[in-house]
Amino acid sequence: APAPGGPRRGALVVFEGIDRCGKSTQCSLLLESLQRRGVRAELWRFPDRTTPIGGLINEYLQKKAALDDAVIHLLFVANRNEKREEMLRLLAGGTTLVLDRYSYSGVAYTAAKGVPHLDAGFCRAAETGLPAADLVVYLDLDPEQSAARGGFGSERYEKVEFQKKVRSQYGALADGRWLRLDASQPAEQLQAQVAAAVQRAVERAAAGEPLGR
Ligand code: T5A
Ligand code: NA
Repeated sequence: APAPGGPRRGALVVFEGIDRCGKSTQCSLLLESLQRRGVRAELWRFPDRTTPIGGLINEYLQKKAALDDAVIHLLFVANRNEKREEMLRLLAGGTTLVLDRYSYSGVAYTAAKGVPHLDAGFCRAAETGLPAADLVVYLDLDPEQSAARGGFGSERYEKVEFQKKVRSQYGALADGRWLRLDASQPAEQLQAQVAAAVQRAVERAAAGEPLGR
């Protein structure tokens, strides 16, 4: 339980899904609605391409650099860990964090490659120690539909066949606590469902439910 008179912790809300499923759109709408309601909140995205490690990841995603599959995987993990302390500090201080991708992207995209020594079990273990999401919002979309959306096709993983494998990895990872939404719905309709679930997560966090790892 929070110390009497101390800050009520913020919630860690994570958005996941295949490329172009609408995560950034939902994250922005959510941040606006949280701030309108007076909930202190920040929106972050992973990979964080602004750090030196994030710069390497960016070059890989833009196909300007080739990297071994284990190396790029561990760079994504390192990119989350370099933000770990700041995440914990903000959450403990009462800020709700909205993350556009997080650990489950790390697992789903690498496991989708089918490299035997980089299976889902290995990928999950590599996330050990990072704060766990209070709520995972999974925007589920058929890759044929995401491919038809603007901008798809320029970065490394943006191929329909690969995205189908990523979607099936997400399907295997999702547990009953994820909020799984049909991402083909209009953005405003999705946001109404997101906002209701996030409100409950923010209340649970403020009531002292411990942050998982
Ligand atoms: N990755 C990431 C790993 O391999 N390992 C890791 O550990 C991590 C963290 C990062 C890449 O790196 C991989 C995964 C990715 O391949 P990214 O920068 O997160 O890439 O790229 P995307 O997921 O592709 O992000 P995008 O910004 O491109 O897509 P979003 O955020 O899902 O979608 P959004 O909101 O920008 O919308 C895309 C388009 O669809 C429209 C929008 O207007 C836009 O044109 N749209 C809708 N259209 C119809 N109905 C709706 N409901 C819509 N919502 C949005
Ligand atoms: Na992309």
